Amino acid sequence: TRKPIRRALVSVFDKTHLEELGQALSAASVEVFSTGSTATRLSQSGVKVTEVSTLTGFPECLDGRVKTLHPAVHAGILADLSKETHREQLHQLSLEPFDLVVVNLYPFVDTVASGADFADCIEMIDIGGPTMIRAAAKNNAHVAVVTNPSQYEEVMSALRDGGTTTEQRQRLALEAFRATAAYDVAVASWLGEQLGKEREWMGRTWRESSPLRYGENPHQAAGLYVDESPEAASGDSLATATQLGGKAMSYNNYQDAQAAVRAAWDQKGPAVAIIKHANPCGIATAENVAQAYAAAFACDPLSAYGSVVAVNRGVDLALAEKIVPVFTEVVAAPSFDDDALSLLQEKKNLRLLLVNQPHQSRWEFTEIDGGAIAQEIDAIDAEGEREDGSSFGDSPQLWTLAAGNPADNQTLEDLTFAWRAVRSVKSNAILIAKDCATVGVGMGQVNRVDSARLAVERANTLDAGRVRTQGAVAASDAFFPFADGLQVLIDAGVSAVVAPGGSIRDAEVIEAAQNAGITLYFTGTRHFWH
Ligand code: 93A
Repeated sequence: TRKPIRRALVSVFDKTHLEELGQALSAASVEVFSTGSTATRLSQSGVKVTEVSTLTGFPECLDGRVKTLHPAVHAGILADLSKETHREQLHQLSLEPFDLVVVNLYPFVDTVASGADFADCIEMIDIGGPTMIRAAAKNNAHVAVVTNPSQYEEVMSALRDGGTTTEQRQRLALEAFRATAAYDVAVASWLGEQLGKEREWMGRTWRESSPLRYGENPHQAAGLYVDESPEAASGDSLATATQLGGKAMSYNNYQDAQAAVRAAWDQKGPAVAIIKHANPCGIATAENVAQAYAAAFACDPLSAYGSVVAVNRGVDLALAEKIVPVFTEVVAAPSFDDDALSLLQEKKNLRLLLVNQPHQSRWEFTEIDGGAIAQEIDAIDAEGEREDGSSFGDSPQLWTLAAGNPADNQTLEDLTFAWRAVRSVKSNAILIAKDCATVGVGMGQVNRVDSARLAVERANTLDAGRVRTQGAVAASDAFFPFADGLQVLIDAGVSAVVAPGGSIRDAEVIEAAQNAGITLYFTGTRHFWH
């Protein structure tokens, strides 16, 4: 069914094709109300039009800043005509509803681009226009809203067809909200730039917080930006972290700290992550953070030199004493005990950051040539549903036992640790763990067999000939496409493995596990990280 157009409100800055629209409205006997120069232009082309000021009984004032901001206008746009009470109130107020609102806004962006001064740009911030557009878009059940001359054709054909359809009004409302949203972003972006170094990008507001000495390499300029959008992190986020000591953070320090904080907070118990080049030298959980650090450090003492450490609990003296002898770039933690802080601050170059649990902003962006790709941020505790309605996910209760016996409690705890930790290893990732600590990490290889080999080799050579992989567990960030990667782990003596599953050769992978008598769990979820 179509909603007839009987009364229209027209207030446009851009008067392109206004005459044609006005004449079409007239021809269809639509009653037209308009603001100042829109009314003048319509009258000149022979369209019968009533000034909004006649409707409101109130003159346009303050140099036009207040023209349509009046209940007589907005009640006519916003009345929900399906409600008896709304119809009655309009009647009591001697008002009538609008069926069509045609508004386009002061050209704010063009004014800024023309190099106009601050006051002139401010004057070009349209207030009444967006208010009418948003009101009409909200009340799309009854009102059609048009914000661009390119949509006039559609209105004219609706006039010929006897009105607008619900679907049409909803689509116009969507276009209208998009238009006012973009308008506000343009205003905020301009004002932010005027006030300081603030940029609107991808619907978020970024404030340049401090320039960084250089980027990944000394010839690259760089800066730190803080996300100032309403949905952004508050409190001790990495970008806003209070620094309690040490040199200024570098670009690479931030990259590694980001990876470290994520790895530490992915674990539930007291955890420490030691990171270099955004990959773990070691991750561990234990009864306390000092023990967790010792276990994480033991994974790869060689690589821990010059690393970034993150802790998901406060740093106490016992932990500080373990960190001090090791050359460390950054320690990030939610708090530092006084005695621990004094000790760590003696190391003049050691950067100490107050960082809390990372806030999951919903989207992340990676620039590509000429644009950007965006995605929802990966999080641990991902879940999904199979076609048969059953669930799968990161939590061990949702895993499927694909081969072998169910793991005992200790093994399941190690597998859970390994699965949560492998998310912090760059793909292809294989992580071998024992007693809730990594013992071997294979990262960043272009095939999974090499990642498995690397994990085994690093586990066993880094500990002076001790076979640390015997009886350990392993996690793989994505499925084994063939049995060969798993076989490397089996040959190294691993007793249980957790992987997403889902390869077309799962049967071969399962068979290899069965033949070796190891336990194999499938999570159904994958955690690539590049
Ligand atoms: O200055 S405003 O923010 N105050 C208002 O009440 C108001 N009502 C409509 N700008 C307002 N408008 C805008 O005036 C419309 O968005 C449109 O761009 C323009 C049309 O004015 P005129 O018909 O006088 O050219």
